[in-house]
Amino acid sequence: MTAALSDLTPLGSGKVRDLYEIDDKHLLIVASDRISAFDWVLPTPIPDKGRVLTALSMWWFDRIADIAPNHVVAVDDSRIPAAVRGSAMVVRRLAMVQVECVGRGYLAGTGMKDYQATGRICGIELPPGLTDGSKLPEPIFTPATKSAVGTHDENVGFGVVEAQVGSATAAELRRLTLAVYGRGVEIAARRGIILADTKCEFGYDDAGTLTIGDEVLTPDSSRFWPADQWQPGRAQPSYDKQFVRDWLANKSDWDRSSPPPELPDEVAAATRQRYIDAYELITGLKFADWMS
Ligand code: Q0N
Repeated sequence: MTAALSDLTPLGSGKVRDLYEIDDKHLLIVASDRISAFDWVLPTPIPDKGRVLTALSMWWFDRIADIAPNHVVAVDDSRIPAAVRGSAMVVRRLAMVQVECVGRGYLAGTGMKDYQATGRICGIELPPGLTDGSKLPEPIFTPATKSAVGTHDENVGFGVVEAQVGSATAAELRRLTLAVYGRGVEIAARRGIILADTKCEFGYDDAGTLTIGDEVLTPDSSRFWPADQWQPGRAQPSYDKQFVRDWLANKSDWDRSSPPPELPDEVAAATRQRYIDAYELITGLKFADWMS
């Protein structure tokens, strides 16, 4: 008999995912239907978002299996409560490396901010004249260290990662992150999507092997931009969240400093469809077939 989610020990929640303990060697990661925008988790869930992101992450794990092993044990397993079937993964418990490993080929987000302030990202000198959304001369590894809940990760130089995990591991993290990013870029490009950046998390398994954890190459861990709308010099439209951002940005009675309002049903429904469209475009699969 399958356990209920309430039988599992919660190990913590991120903005949009929840983590539970199954046993001393296994965890359950549940991708929720929560969505964030402008640094807030919105009060309105996006139906099926957790299932779409789990399906997409699983698809990518297969496509990067030659780059590094990952923590996934199962998505269809008696240990997964029925309520979260399709949006949850049983994973091996890893000793996590406390570094957010980001690969980026375009200027956006904190990369853009750091470049504007210093001409560098994570100590990497970039040419002058780049603008929001610019393609970088080559993809770069821009690590960040995790910070307390509610604060942002801090971009750090490669030397900080070396000091934290050792030079050999730091070099491996960079190599693996850029390999994952490169594979993502190549596959997304064939579908008309620019993968601007992606964040990976790694950990060591019981055998001491560096292993990919968390989720990979999802819209929550990456920036997906429609290639045909790419136009450096402005914020790029987000493949998945643009309806949400546009609606919130036009809500003149919301000032971004207080909790955001509920989304109208049609905005939530349109956003749900964007996640499904992204899944189907990238994978060539029908979302209706996911675990059916
Ligand atoms: C772990 N985080 C941060 C899930 C993801 N395989 C693992 N073993 C041990 N710890 C972790 C993993 C993984 N993945 C990863 N925290 C613990 C990201 N979380 C945020 C909440 O949801």
